[in-house]
Amino acid sequence: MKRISFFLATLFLLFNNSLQAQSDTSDNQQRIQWFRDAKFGMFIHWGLYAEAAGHWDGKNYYGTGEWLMKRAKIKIADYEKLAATFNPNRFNAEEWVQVAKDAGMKYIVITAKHHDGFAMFKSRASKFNIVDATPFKRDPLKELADACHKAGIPLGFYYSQFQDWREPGAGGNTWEFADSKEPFSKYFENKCKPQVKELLTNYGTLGLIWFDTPGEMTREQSMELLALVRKYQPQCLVSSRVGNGVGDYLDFGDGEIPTRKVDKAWEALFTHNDSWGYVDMDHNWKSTEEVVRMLSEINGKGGNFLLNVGPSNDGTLPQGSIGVFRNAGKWIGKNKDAVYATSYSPFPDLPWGTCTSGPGVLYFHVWLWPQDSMLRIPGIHANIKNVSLLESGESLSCEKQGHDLLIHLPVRMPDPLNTVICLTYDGTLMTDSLQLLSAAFPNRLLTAHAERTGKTSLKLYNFAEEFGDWKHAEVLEGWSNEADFATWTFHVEKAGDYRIMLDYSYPLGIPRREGVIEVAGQRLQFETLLTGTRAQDFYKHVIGVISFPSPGKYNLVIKPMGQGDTFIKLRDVSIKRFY
Ligand code: JFZ
Repeated sequence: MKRISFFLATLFLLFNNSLQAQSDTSDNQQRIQWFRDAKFGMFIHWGLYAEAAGHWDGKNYYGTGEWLMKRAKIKIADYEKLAATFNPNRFNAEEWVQVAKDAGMKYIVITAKHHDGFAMFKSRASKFNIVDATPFKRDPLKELADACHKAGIPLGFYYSQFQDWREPGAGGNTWEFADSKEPFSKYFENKCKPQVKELLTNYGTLGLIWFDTPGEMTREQSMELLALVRKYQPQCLVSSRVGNGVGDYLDFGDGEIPTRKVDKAWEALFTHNDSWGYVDMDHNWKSTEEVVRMLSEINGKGGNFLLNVGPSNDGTLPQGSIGVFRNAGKWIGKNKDAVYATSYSPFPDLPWGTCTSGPGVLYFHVWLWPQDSMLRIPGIHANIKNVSLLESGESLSCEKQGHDLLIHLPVRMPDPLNTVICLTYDGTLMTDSLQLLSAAFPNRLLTAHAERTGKTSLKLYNFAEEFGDWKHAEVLEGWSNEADFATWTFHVEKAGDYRIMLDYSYPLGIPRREGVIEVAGQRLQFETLLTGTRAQDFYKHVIGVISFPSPGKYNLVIKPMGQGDTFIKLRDVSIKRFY
């Protein structure tokens, strides 16, 4: 257990990925435009770890596959032996690019060198590369670059700039190089920078370099890498994981979608199953429905969705990914206008789905179809020209109800994956900032949207279930007595009874506390239930039922009662109509 937490602690050190806002100069804006418009990209984690596929020395390693060398503490001399048999001769760059195109993905990012130090390209700076060290002898990045150029798809290279488990001066290898006195600069000058230069000069025009896990890199070193990219390819973008707030756009944590509006261009990254690199035991694919909805959720927050696939050691993409990617592409093909070159939603969280926007147009992405066939658009003020189903073009009638707009839908949901409704308008659009508390659908009050009073604070926790399959929880914490509380303000659509559920962590061993929810002049008291002690241990506690006497604006307050050192780590508040 101790070993594991030490391991996780070192992981967090390596992911020192602080994001500083940078103002976009016009140079940056022009450079970044293709990226802003792309909205959907393919991430590919491919390396020697695909040859091991999650197995080493008779043991199976669940969790993320590209970390196998570190997880199994494999000696460099043993890991190298994977290269002797690595022969992915079914690799066909054009087929991969075709899958990306079919999926509607507008850029591709592939691992050129991951933390294991193995170059998936011909390198003069290190013999440990796919051309010189394997029977395959081909340079797949060259073939992929050619196929991407032919197809007009921007290509990016992932390069692990700080961690390199083969190099004593670099970061990460604690099992063979714990006592190494070698300076980082040796690796940085002799391998990292020369290889980045090779990538920038031997593969034609690149869309971006995706640096990762900056670890202990100094700001000067991050700036040096940026300068190198600017020197050889002034148009090439750099990911924020180059470190120290440097970079052209923001990458969030793996599997993380931000809860607030982000002003810079940004990307959310997820892998299609639970591992980035190929693991033959991992069949936990996200469905087409999940992929399509994640795409629109991310687009509705103004970001790009970079979705990863891990090709196997024969050079092919897993069938589980190909099928879902192509099906997602079919949905995108029918709903292109609502995806590419769109901007974020002007509404607070919507109970039935999300929204993307363009000049004079809103796209409502409906995931939950209302039983009464009336879609409520909360707080919208605009000179509406037309409302229609995007795919068929069929016009829909609508009516104003107070500040809301009610759109009359067909009885049956035309596309169960995500049906898009298109609204065009003239002039300026204004929207209310209050969240709508829907009577038809379950509602979530996000911790990030609460007003915090006293010592109440908001914190993002990251945790992995297996290894490297990062999950995130943004929680309210730090509160200990009645002066510390959280308040949500929302607009109730219909009078009636509603049930409230809290999702929180309150680890065994802490004395139990009482808390109270105050809303609409009513109080719901509760005693904290106990959860496990791991970061991911949460409990969904159904607290009780309250009633809203009339539609309108309400506050909901949650606070601890009495005195104590600590209170719940609150992840989520759900409110659902109660019949
Ligand atoms: C990194 C890599 O270590 C991993 O192997 C994979 O390539 C992934 C895409 O990126 O893992 C990270 C990096 C940053 C965070 C989490 C995992 N983070 O900031 O939360």
